[in-house]
Amino acid sequence: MRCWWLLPCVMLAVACQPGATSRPDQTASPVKWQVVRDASGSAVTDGRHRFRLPDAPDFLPREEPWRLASTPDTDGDGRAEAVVEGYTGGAHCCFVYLVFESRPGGVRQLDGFDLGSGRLARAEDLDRDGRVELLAHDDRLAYFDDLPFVYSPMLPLVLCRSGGDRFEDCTERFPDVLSSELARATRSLEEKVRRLRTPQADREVTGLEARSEALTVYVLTVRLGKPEEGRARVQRLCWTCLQWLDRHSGELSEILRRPRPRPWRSSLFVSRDAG
Ligand SMILES: [Ca+2]
Ligand SMILES: [Ca+2]
Repeated sequence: MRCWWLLPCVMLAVACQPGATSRPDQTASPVKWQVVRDASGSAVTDGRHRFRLPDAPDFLPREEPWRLASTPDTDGDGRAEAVVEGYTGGAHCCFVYLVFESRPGGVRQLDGFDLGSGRLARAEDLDRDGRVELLAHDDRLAYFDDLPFVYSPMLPLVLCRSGGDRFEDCTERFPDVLSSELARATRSLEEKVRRLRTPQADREVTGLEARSEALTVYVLTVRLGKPEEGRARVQRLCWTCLQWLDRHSGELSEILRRPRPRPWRSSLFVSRDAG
């Protein structure tokens, strides 16, 4: 179980999105977000207006498809937005998010994105600029090479609201988030390698765990802009892990170029105020 999101994050003075902060609206009434369900389906409401949520065909029958995940103020205007989580069913695929804001004339959808197995963990204003960031897990390394899902790394992913109201990967603006997870993965890799040297070690399981942590260490250093330091660290701790990484360097480079988060079903995002 990864625990980077439990570690305290050092607050940075750097703004997440320069020049986009709105002034908090001190006169606005609080927004009372809810996800409600009736005979016609699910909707998100701000207490005055409703926005009908899509009934995607791959939602499991009788599953509650949508829930209110978080109500962060992502643009610093003093009014909370709604982050609604959808679960599309299945084991390792399945978490999608729609983000809404409350306007005087109704509820407006800002964005929709797919995190796959990398669920949203929490919302926090990491740099105290008044705009809350979304902290999630990046699942792009799931099933890398021969790693079963349970041993696949889940990387830190920070999402910031852009000027265009979309949510973008801004993780690299928060190097302390990456560094905290790097420190954890390094300690864990050291521990796995120590365990492999003991006669009672389950060599297959511990070997997979070691590969997973080595992969995490290397990729985090890539995101921190110091991949050579990552290679040296893995080489020092687990030479065979580095050989494994080098055998799959092409595949890894391709995976790391994939953008996060993935957009989700933009064709369904027709603004529809249910009144
Ligand atoms: Ca807001
Ligand atoms: Ca912030």
